[in-house]
Amino acid sequence: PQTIFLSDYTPFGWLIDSVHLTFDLAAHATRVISRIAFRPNPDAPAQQFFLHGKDLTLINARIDGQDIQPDISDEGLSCPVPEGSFIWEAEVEIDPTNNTALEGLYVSNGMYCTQCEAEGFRKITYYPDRPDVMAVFTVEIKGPHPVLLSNGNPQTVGTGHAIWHDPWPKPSYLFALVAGDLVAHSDWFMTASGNKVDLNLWVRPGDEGKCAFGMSALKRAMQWDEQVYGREYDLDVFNIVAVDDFNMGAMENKGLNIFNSSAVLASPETSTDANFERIESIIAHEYFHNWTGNRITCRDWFQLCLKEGLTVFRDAQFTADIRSAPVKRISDVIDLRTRQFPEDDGPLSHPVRPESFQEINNFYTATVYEKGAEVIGMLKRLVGDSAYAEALELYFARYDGQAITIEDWLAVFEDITERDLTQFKRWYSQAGTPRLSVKETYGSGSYTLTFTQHTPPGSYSPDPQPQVIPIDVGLLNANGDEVLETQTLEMTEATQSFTFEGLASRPIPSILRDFSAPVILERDSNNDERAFLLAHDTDPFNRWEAGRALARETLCAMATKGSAPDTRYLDGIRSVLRDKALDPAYRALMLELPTQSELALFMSDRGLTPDPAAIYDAVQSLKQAMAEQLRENLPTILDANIVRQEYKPDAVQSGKRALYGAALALMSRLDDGSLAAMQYAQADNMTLQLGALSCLLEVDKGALELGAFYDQWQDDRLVIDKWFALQITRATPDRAVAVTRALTKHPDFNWKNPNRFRATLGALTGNHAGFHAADGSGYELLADWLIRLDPVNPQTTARMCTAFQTWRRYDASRQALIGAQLDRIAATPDLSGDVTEMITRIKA
Ligand code: B3K
Ligand code: ZN
Repeated sequence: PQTIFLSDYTPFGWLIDSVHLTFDLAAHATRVISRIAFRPNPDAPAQQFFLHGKDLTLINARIDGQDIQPDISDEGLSCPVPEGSFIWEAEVEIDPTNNTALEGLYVSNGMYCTQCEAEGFRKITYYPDRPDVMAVFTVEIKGPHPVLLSNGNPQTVGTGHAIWHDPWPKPSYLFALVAGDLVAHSDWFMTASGNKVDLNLWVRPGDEGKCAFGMSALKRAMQWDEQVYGREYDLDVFNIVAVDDFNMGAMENKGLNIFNSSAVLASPETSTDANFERIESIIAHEYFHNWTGNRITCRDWFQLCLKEGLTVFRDAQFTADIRSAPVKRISDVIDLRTRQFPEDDGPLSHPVRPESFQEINNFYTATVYEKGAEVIGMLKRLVGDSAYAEALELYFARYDGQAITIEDWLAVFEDITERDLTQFKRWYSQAGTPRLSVKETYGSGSYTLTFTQHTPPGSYSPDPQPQVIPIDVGLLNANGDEVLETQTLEMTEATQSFTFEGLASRPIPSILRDFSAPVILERDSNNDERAFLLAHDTDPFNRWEAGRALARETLCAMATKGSAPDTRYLDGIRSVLRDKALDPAYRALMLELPTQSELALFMSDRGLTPDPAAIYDAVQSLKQAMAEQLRENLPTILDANIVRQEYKPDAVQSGKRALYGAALALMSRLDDGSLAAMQYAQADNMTLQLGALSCLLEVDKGALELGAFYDQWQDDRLVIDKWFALQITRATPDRAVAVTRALTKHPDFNWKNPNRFRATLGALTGNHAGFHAADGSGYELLADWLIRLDPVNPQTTARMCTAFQTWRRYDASRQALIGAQLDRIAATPDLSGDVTEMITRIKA
C-alpha cells in the first residue's frame, strides 16, 4: 500500500461544471453512465488527466463524443485530453449484490444504497474522487423500485424512473442513491426564512412504528441550528433512510442522510434511554454537517477534523442545551478516556490532523472526532463565547462553497481576535495526551499554583513542544465556600506559575473544572482532599471527577495491594446519593465505577502492569462494598426514582431510570436478584427490561429470562443485537470467551452484518478481563474472526483491530500471546490494505 502525505497536496487540474449520472439498476450488472463537463483549473499545475476508479468494468468512454481507449489500472484511468474544456462520457458496469464491503453501491435486504465517504464513489464510476473537486450533480435512476432517491431536489419521481438535481456543488463523497421498497414517515419544517421543507424518514415496511422519535430529533436539530448558529436548511426536501447493513453510525450525504438502522429506529419497547439519546445526537450530528462539512468541506482528507471535530462539538452543544450540560460533559469525558486516551497513548497515536496515511478509513478515529471537538472547546474557552460566535459567522460567510484547511479555520479566529494561534495549532499537529502536574505554595494570603506540562513522546511526535492549555480553576475554603470563582488560566510554557492574592487561609483548589483541556491531571493529592471536593466542589464536573478519582485510587490499591475499599469513597458516595437536590442522572453517573480499561491505563501510567483479573476482582468487591454500605438507603432511592408515568425518552425520566437501574444493580447483590426479576417481569420498556436482565446476569441469575427475552424479540434484529452483546458483556471473565464462541454458532449470528458482528466480537473486546483471559483464548477467537471477515468487509475488520492497540501495557506473557495473533493476521494471504496498515502500526 502507498503512503499519502499532507505535504504532497496538489489541486486537481480541472474544474467540473456539471455532472450527469444515469443509473440502470440491476442486481449483478448495474450500468452507470456519466457525463461530466470538465474545464481546466487555472490554479493547478500541469498534470496528466487521471480519474479514480475501482472494481469497475468499463463499457465505453468518450471525450467530446469521440470513443477513446484510456489506460486502466487498479486505481483508475488516464488518457490524453484536449487543452480547453471537454465533455467526458463513460459507461461502466458494477455488481452491487456482491459488494459485501458496504462501500460504493451495494444491496442490503433487497435495497440498493450507497456509502461513498471517504473514497467509495470511485467504486461507482470513474471520477476525480477527492473532496476538493466540487460539482453540481443531476442523477437519473431507472429501476423497478417504488422509491428512488438521490441528493438534492426531486425533478421527476415515480416508480421505475426518477431524476434528482442537487443545486449545491459538492464533492463526490457526499453523493448518495437509494432504491427499494420503502415506506416514509413524513413531516415538514418551516425555515426561519419561510421555506417549507419536506422531511421523510424512509424505512422497511414493518419499521414505521420506530420513526417518530428520529423525526422529532431532526426537527429539534433544524431549529437549534437556526437559533444558535443562524444556519438554515437549503433544499426543498430532507430525506433520511434506515439501512441494516452499514459500517458505521450514519452518513451526511447532501439532502439524503443514510443511517444504520440502529442509529435512527427507536421505540420505547425496543430501545433504551441510551439508544434514544444516541439517536438524537447522531441525527443532529448528520444534520449539522449540512453546514459544517457539506457547504464548507475539506480540501483533502488530512483536514477531516475540520468537519468532524466541529460537528461533534456542535452536536455536544445541542445535547447539552436540550438535556443536562454537566451530565453531557461527564459522559463525553468518560468516552474520551475510554476511546481516545488509549489511542493517543499507544501505537495508533496520531495528531488531530494526521500528516500521512495509507487508508483514510483508518483515520475516522476518536482522536480526529473527539479530541478534534475538545480542541474547538478549548479555542472557544480561550477566545470567549462572543468572539467564538463572531468567528463562526465569518467562517460561514467567507468559506461557503469551498473546500478548505485547518489553517483557513484558524484564520477566522485570528482575524476576529487578533490572537496569534501559532502555538495553539500544535493541538492539531502534535500527538499524545499532555500530562499536567501541579504544585502549590501558600504564605501570607498568597497562593501559587505551578503547573508543568509533559507529553510523552511517540512515533508521530518524537519531541513534543509545550501546548496552550486553558486551565479552569476555582478555589474553596475549608468550609467548602468558593473563595475564587472559576477562572481560565492560559498556560503556554512548559512550567508556569499563577498566583492568587488576598486569601484568608490556605485554599483547596479545584483544577481543570469542566475538563477544560484534554489532558491527564497528575496531582499530588490525597483521598481526604478528594473526599472534600466530592462533598463540596461547586463545579459539577469536578465534583464528579473527585469521586471518580477516589474510585480509581481505591480500585488501584485494591487490585495491586489487596487493600480494603476506602471508606472515604463509600461515605462520600452515600452522601451524594442521598442528596435529593442533585439531578438523578448526575447521581447515577456518580455511582458508575471507572471502566476496567480506564483503570488499566491509569495503572500503566503509574508504571504498574495492569492485571485484568485483579482489576475485575477489585471492581466486583467494590460494588459489593457499595451495596452493603447503601443497604439502608437503596429502598428509598429505588422508590423515589421509579417512573410511573407514561414512558418518555427525555432527560428527566431517563435520569430517574438511570439512577433506578444503578440502584437496582446494587440491590441485586443484596437480594440475589429478586427485585430485578420482578422488574424484568413487569417491564414495559426496554430500558427497564434490559437493565433488569443485566442486573440478573451480573449476579449469575437470569437464565430463564435470557431465554424468554430471545423468544419475545427474535424477530427484532436490533433487540437481538442487544441480546447477543449483553450475555458477553455480563459474562464472568472465565466464561466470556466460551459464551462468545457459542454465540458465533447461533443461527442468528449473521457475521456479515456489521451490527451483529460488533454485538458479538465487539462485546468480547469490551469485556476487559474476559478478552484478556490469561490463556490467550480471547485474542485467538478475535483474530480468527478478523481473518474471516477481512475479505468480506475490510473496513469493519480494520476498525476492530484497535482492540489490540493497548497490548504493550500488559505483562510479557499477554504481549507474546497478542504478538502471535498479530503475526498470524499479518501473515494471512491477500490481507486487505486497511488491515495491513492497522496491524503494521499496532506492531510498530
Ligand atoms: N462522515 C461519516 C463517517 C464516514 C466514515 C467513512 N469511513 C459520518 C459522520 O461522521 O457523520
Ligand atoms: Zn461526522
